[in-house]
Amino acid sequence: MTNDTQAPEQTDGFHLVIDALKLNGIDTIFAVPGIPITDLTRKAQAEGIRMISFRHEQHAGNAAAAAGFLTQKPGICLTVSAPGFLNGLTALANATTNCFPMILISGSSEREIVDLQQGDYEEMDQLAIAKPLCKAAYRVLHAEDIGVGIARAIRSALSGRPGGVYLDLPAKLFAQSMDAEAGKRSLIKVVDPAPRQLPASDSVQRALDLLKGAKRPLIVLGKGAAYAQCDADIRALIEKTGIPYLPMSMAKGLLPDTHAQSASATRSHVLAEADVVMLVGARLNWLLSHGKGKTWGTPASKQFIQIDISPTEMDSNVPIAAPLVGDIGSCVSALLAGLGSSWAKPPADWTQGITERKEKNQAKMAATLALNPATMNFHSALNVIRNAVKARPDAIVVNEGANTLDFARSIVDMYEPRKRLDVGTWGIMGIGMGFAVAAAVVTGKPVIAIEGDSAFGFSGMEVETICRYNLPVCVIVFNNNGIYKGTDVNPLGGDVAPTVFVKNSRYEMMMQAFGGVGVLANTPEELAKALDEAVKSGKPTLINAIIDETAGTESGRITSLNPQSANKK
Ligand code: ADP
Ligand code: TZD
Ligand code: MG
Repeated sequence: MTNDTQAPEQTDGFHLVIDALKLNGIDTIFAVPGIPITDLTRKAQAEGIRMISFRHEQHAGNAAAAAGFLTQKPGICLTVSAPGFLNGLTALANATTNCFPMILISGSSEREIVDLQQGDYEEMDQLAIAKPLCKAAYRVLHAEDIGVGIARAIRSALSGRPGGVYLDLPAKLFAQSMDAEAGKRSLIKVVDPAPRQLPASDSVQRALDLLKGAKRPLIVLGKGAAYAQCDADIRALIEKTGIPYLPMSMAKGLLPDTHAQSASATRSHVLAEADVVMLVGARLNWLLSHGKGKTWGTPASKQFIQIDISPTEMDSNVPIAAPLVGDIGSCVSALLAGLGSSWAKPPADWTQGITERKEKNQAKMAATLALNPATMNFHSALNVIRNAVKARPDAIVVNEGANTLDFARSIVDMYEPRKRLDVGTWGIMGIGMGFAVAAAVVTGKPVIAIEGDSAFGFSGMEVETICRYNLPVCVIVFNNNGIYKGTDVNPLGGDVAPTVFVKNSRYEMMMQAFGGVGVLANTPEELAKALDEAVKSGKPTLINAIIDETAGTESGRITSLNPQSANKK
């Protein structure tokens, strides 16, 4: 029954936040509940948003970042004020550094009290702290501005170079009520949140001219190319030009690593010898030795073409002869259109030389992988995973550690785009379980997390989360009793050395504690059997793979970055 005197229907801050997210296609939130967002998590779940509740905000944040990378929708992490916010902040900063779109939404305390520093519950000026660590930061004070706040956050995360955005929602906002109709009208569905950015035609021509004149061209694919989701065009560009390519870690699988034009197995040769290098969504940062030095051969021996959406990335380390600013999809299709029908493949002495070196190195690696040492080492264990991924190319590999990371990156071939998630631009430990949860949740595919025993420790408690949501995640802990190795000794006796853990730890029991499957694997056969069962069953599994504690090297492959004392003693 209705009548004219009935009060108009009301909505409130809680519902407006949920409605604004849903309106923009957000279907999942990664969170840790508590004041003032507990009811937001409950209500969001009740409204059909998938709520994935974590044990620590950093992992919820990492999950949001990985979800953003995989889906091109901003991953949402929801936390409480001050400490919860700070716990999520590392993930927000890491997402920004890696150009992954995510939004950290944190509840916050009363502005009046925070600003006068009167000691509120979980008092902190969160907006000011977040600002320098992300792409954009916003605060919403009034319910009628929630729509705008969320629209701005989504657009900031996705447009141009993707990144992390902070959205501050003070406790008082949630309870504010307003007319439901007016509330609905205040929401914004973001249209075209990541507009295409077409490259200028003269810059396309400049790049093509340079590429055409190259004697020893090389294409480097970075994770920006993986993020861009224009896989078929990237493959066409590589195959039509015949140019050898190198995938950066998270670009592996954009073309299958077994592709004839992949130069991964002879990386140092091609980087040193190429004369024209085209970077596609890859920065010339430390991971590419800043484009100079010994890695890049004779000084000034190469010219760079760089495709990137961020104009200021150009010349950040070395001169870029042909900057191609735009979104990768538009840039690659413009290049394809400009190739014409008579594009000459690179000189045969360049490509054949690469193939020969590659085959030699691959034969050497095959021999090493075939060895079956009495104690499992990185190679014999990773050979098992290499075969498992070959059999299940749709599985997502998450990877962190030092030796465990470096060896896995080169040994485990990837066959499909966006199937490898790892420590990224910072080389950060702790992404493991957050990334694994997100990968399983947003794709439904099996996840294989290859984890150094130290790396695993940063997010290990989230195995409970994996069990709680019954996710198809198989964690393989490479247990070498420590960071890099398990063999360091304290010269003074007493405490163990700082890099060494409890020997023979039973990591598999952590998964058993929450109802998952835990397996101790001492041999490649045991590892293969357990991994096969895990992938087939989809049950949460942790395999404790015992690795020779002497097998690793200090800092894995980046030993040179580790400062050494000039004083030999
Ligand atoms: P990697 O670590 O794999 O070398 P980086 O993270 O260094 O990759 O580089 C990724 C680059 O990709 C960034 O400079 C970013 O601006 C760029 N990028 C991300 N998405 C796009 C896109 N859709 N179009 C163009 N460039 C992009
Ligand atoms: N803390 C954070 C957040 N990130 C880091 N990268 C480090 C510390 C330093 N660090 C590395 O760079 S690798 C690593 C640490 C602690 C762990 C290496 O040990 P592991 O791998 O057991 O994971 P391996 O296989 O034993 O080398
Ligand atoms: Mg280790």
